[in-house]
Amino acid sequence: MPTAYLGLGSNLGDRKQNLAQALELMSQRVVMERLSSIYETEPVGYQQQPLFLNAVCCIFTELSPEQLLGLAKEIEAKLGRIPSFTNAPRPIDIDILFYDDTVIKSHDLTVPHPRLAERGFVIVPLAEIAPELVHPESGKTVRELLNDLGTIAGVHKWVELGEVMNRRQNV
Ligand code: PH2
Ligand code: MG
Ligand code: MG
Repeated sequence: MPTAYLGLGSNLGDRKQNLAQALELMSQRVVMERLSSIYETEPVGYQQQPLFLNAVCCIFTELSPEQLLGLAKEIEAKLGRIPSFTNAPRPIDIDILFYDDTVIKSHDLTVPHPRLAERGFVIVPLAEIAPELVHPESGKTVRELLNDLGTIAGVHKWVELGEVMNRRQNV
């Protein structure tokens, strides 16, 4: 079955809940194989907007790339995303990062995601779950892409206060 990697981001509303719901809806239609930690990240591009929570996941799916894009858009709409300007704040954004080693450059879809290598908020969580994954165009592994980025600012592993408290109680 094809393997794909998705990037998720939320910076409006209950960000953690938005990520959780998107993953739940996604897992009703694909096999959810692996999930990164959640990172809190500074907005890249349009900067006058709230901090994001970002994560990436690995899925197995029989959906074609176009069908997977359709599903991502469906889930984004369900969670209240309204089409707006590029890089606008959003309750949820779901991007196809990789789909096997398929390269697509169509009007609606570019795979691998064209900006993934320059984005710490994608590469850091991706390196957590797939450091050996090879970018089909550059031939570089995700670990190499991470090294190429050098010092990464504005990407922090995010731990909810509640989780910290629970963990404390458990020791
Ligand atoms: N998504 C963007 C633009 N900028 N910045 C962060 N930190 N996280 C994102 O998910 C993000 C962004 C466009 O989709
Ligand atoms: Mg995006
Ligand atoms: Mg998107």
